Amino acid sequence: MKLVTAIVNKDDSNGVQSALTSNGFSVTRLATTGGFLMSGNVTFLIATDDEKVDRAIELIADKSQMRKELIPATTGYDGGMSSSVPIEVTVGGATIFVQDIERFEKV
Ligand code: 2BA
Repeated sequence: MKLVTAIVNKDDSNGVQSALTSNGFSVTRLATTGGFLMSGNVTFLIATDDEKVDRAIELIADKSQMRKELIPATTGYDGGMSSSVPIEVTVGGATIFVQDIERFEKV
């Protein structure tokens, strides 16, 4: 059995959630924050059989868009002047980790 941890953009999260649940996956949804952009994203925990991992990743990938976001970056000049120039960062689709589950119990 495996644990799939998928970090997805908030805007894609409802589509990812419906695709997973309607295909029979049990899902836990966590509201999380990216450390770099400091904006909200959603992390899904999906424990599933080894042979179903690829299907879960396929569904997540299908509903996750790659997008560009602008973040402010401050540039300093001589004489203490500075200006804020936005820089573009490419975010996503989804960031996915797959780990072995040593023991799975519902008690
Ligand atoms: P954030 O940390 O807010 O990162 C958002 C996007 O900013 C990243 O998109 C990446 O394109 C860029 N970025 C992140 N750290 C950077 C850095 N030190 N320098 C320059 N650009 C940087 P994604 O790679 O698609 O990641 C989306 C979100 O997935 C991340 O949000 C974070 O919450 C999570 N994530 C990505 N890689 C991770 C990892 N190795 N471990 C844990 N969480 C991760």
